[in-house]
Parts: sequence; C-alpha cells; structure tokens
Amino acid sequence: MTIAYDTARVRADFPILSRVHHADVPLVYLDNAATSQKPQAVLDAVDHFYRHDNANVHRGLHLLSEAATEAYESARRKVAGFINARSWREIVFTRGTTESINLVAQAWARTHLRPGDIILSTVMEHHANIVPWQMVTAATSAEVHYIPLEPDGALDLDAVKQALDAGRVRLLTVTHASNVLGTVNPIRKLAQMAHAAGAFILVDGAQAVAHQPVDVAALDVDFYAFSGHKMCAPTGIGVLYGRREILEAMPPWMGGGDMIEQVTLAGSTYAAPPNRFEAGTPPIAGAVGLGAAVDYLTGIGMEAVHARVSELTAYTLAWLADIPGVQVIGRAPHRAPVVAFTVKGLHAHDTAQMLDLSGIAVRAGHHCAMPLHTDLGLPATVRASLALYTSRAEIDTFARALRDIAHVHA
Ligand code: C6P
Repeated sequence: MTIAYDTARVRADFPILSRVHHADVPLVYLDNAATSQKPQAVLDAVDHFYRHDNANVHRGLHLLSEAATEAYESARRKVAGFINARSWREIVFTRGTTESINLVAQAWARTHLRPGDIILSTVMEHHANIVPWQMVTAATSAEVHYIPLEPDGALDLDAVKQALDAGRVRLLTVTHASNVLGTVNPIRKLAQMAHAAGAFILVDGAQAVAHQPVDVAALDVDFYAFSGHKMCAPTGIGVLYGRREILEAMPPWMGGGDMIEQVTLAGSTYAAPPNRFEAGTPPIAGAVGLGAAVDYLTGIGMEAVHARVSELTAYTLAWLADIPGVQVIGRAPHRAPVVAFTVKGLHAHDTAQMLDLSGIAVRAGHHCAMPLHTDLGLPATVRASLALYTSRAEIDTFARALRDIAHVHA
C-alpha cells in the first residue's frame, strides 16, 4: 500500500517555513544543499538537553554527566542504525563532512601514502574532497588524479577503470551526489572497482544522506562522510563512518582529552575508536540534535523522502526546460534534488538577488566547486536545491519568478 506523502504536514514541523521574507512575501527556501532547516523535534531535543541533561561526557561520575553521556552515545547508536553500520564503534563524530574528510587525509593517508601513490578523486568534487588530498599528497610526495566527466555530468567510468588498472591508486574518493550537477554516482559499483584494484573508497555523502536511504554495508564502502546540518540537525556536528578494522589501524590526528588510554610525560597510548578520533569536548548538543534528526527522518521514512524529492526534482526540471534563456547544468539520469542553471544575459549573482526580492532563497557562485566550474567553462551558476519539505507551490513561485527575470533580460 502506498501512503501519500503529506507535504503540508511535514512543512508544519519546520517553524521557520512560516516566516515572512522581506516584510511582505513568504519565504521560499531553495538553498537546502547549503544547509537544511530544522524541525521542531530537533529544536526541542537540543533545548531539552541544555535544560535537563547538560554536562560534559565520559568524564564525570555524577548523574548529569551520565545523562549527557547516554544522550551522546545514544545519538551515535541511532546514526549507526540510520546508515546500517555494523557497530557504533564505526561512527566518529566530527564537525561536518569537511572535518571527516580531513580526518581520513591526516590520520590514514598521511601514514599510508608513499611517493608515487595516487589518490583518485573526480572533477565534480566539492573543495572539501579536493583540498585535503592536495595538502596530504604535497606532504607525502603522492599524487591526486581526477576522473573526468561525461557530457551529461556523469562520471566517466572507463576513466575510473583505466586509472585503477595502473595499480598505484590507494584511495578512490568520490562524492555520492554532486552539489552542483546533482549527479548521483554509482557507489556500489565504484566500491567494487576500487576494491578489485586493492584501493579503499571514501564517499562524500554530504548531498546524499538527507535525500535517500544510505546503507554503508550494502554499498561496501570503507569511509562515508556527512554533515548533520544538511539533514535537519544543527550545525557543528558531522559523521565519519569508517570500517572498524581500518579505524582500529589508524593513528589519531588530534591529541587531547578523551582520546587517550594512558598519558605520561614520556608519551601516551590511545583509546580505541571512535574515541581515539574525538579529542576534546565534543559537540554534545549537536549530536543530540542529530539523533533527533535521525528519528525524525526515520519516522517519515527515507524511501518516502527519496521518492518525494525525486518527483519534485523532475517537476522542477520540467518547469525550467520550458523557460527560454534558462540552461540547466547537468543531465545525468540519477540525480539529487539539486538544480544548477544559468540565465542568458545575466550574472548568476544578479539572478539570485532578483529571486531574493521575491522571497526565494537560492545560492549563486561556484558552490565551492571551482574546478567543476572551470571544467564547465562557467564562472558561476545559480542553484536551487530542494528538501523533503519543499512544496510544488514553492517550485511554481520560483519558476514563475525566474521566467519573468529571464524574459526581461532575454
Ligand atoms: N556544500 C553547498 O552549498 P560542510 O561544510 O563540511 O558541512 O560540507 C562540505 C561539503 C562537502 N561535500 C559536498 C558535496 C558539499 O556539498 C559540502 C557543502 C554546501 O553546496 C556548502 S559549501
């Protein structure tokens, strides 16, 4: 039995969606790839934590510290279940995708890379999945190579195979979904290819995890990084999933409290993962909020969310295809709810500012994907990005405003 997706009910869970923009027009928030809005359940969970359970974790023997530790660790167990990790020990809390990738670059790659080794990335990556590898390869005399794209914005899989066949790739690092093209990459297939070549695979899940079910066991990935704030949780909390045996063999990258076993003035031994990678006081309330976001999304069902955002993306693409002067960037068949475009005769920033005057929040620029824009030969694009609470009426408002803007400047 199919249960109809109740957008109005979902929208009612997000207080910010009823605010008015620029004094008189309702807010149409289409900048969800930058950050998502937060449902009441997440706001309540963070509020409840600070009012009733706030203390530091893993340290005190008092009741509050035990309550805070339980809230923090229960969030970890929820995240493990959400992505089907085999154990809570495979879930490291970080500040976000960027920190998760830097953690792997500094803790794993810095110790394992030898001169001449290759980190294989792609042209469609966010800077968070390019710059950390440039930094670590510069320090180890290894190299970063980039997989080119097909004309529709899909990854060139023949080029992946060719690069892996050369035998020097230690890690394939690839985004699950592009934050510009919307392309969803075939992660399970890429994992098989990487493993067959003796390489690990890291997946940047920042733009996927809020929109589709993610099962790290079925995908068979070694690392999976994502940010809480793009999936209805607060900012400042993120996740690195790492296969247990790989995390156990990795040294820490930051030292401090809560990541040690023994400290003497002569040296230290380290705690087992995940604590080994969580030096200092962690973002406790953020983790609690992430746990609540996981509960919220699970309550709706990620299959239902995926079906909804896919249908809405198709609706948006159909609208934009009908507007003269608007060119959508990226036509890969599997796509996330991200639609980047240009408007003939208009700079992307001007388009975004004009849309803003109509209450419509979109992003314009290079979206932290400068190499991709260079590859596309575009200085900037405008991007509308959707979420589980986006309505068809909002897409209509956006597309009509865009049609008027494109018409005037044609
Ligand atoms: N993209 C966007 O507007 P952080 O900042 O660590 O939470 O996420 C970084 C990141 C990594 N990978 C991808 C694919 C991303 O899209 C992002 C964040 C936002 O597109 C902000 S630049």
